[in-house]
Amino acid sequence: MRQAGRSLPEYRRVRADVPMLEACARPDMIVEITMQPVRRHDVDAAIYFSDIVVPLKAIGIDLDIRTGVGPVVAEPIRDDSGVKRLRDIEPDDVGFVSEAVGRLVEELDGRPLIGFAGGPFTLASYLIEGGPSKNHERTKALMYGEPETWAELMRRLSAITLGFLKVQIDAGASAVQLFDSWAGALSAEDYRDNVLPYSASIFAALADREVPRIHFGVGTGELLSLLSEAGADVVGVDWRVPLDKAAQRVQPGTALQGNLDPATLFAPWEAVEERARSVLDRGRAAEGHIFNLGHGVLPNTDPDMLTRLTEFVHEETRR
Ligand code: 1CP
Repeated sequence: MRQAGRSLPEYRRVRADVPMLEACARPDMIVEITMQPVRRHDVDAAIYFSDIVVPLKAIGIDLDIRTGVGPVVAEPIRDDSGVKRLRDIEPDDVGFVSEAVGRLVEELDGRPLIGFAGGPFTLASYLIEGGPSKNHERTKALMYGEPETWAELMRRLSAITLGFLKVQIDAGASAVQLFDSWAGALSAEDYRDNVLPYSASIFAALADREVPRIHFGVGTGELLSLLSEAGADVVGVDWRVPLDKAAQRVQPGTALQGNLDPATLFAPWEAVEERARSVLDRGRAAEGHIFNLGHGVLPNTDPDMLTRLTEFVHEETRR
């Protein structure tokens, strides 16, 4: 349900006069927007409404989320002095998160709430590039050219991410997802040497919390075994690799999440059904499968398609 809200008229209504980052800091808005897809589609879990840049904003990084663009950072981080601007997050920095999670857990009445944070490479990319990037060239330039600065950046981002996930777990989130969405831009070797150790440290630090840990990236076909090595209980897969193949690439005992192509939802229902059935069939090869899209809901998706898809998956899995 990543960015599911964008496709819903009721989301656009409540967001009409409220900028994205303000909505992410107001418990009343967070609760309402988180509940909208649950009410409308009857999905099995809710994903906490926020964005991966919210903890960065909370520690004082000057950034905004622009409509139609995404996160934009006022002063991109490109050297040691920039990295030093990243301080640890304290629960008091994000009191609105604890409050909203607590209220949601009550309202969800047993339905799980998935908390989340951005993965270290993805956060680094927004901070270094200053906004969305196709090639991540400045990010790679820093990674290759200034390895010590890169390592310190990764250490600080991992600490922030871990702190932010702990706040959500302490407030009652029943699972957490690490979105390292753009990790697929890296070669396996670069990922293993420059990112994996930091994601692994985050998952290891959460191992005793008894909440399932999900690890997601886009275009990660070649990285699935490394993503899984980082230690999550569940690995998210986009639509490029069928789940039966993905199951062979992850560590034994790892469940999969995914992986219907979000663009499928623009095709006639018969085509959606056929592909959703194939995802369910292939998912049986995995040691546990959470049905989901392979990436976020596209903004122009017909919400009725999502409702119908959810109904279909419920019927099939009950059968
Ligand atoms: O369904 C939900 O609303 C869940 C909440 C959620 C999540 C899990 C939002 C709200 N953002 C995210 C995570 C997020 N944000 C990721 C990781 C997941 C993914 O890969 O999609 C990433 C990469 C971002 C960064 C981001 N924020 C983008 C992508 C820009 C790019 O680089 O291409 C965008 C467009 C946003 C804005 C945003 N975040 C969320 C919403 C609902 C929106 C749209 C804001 C609006 O209404 O204008």
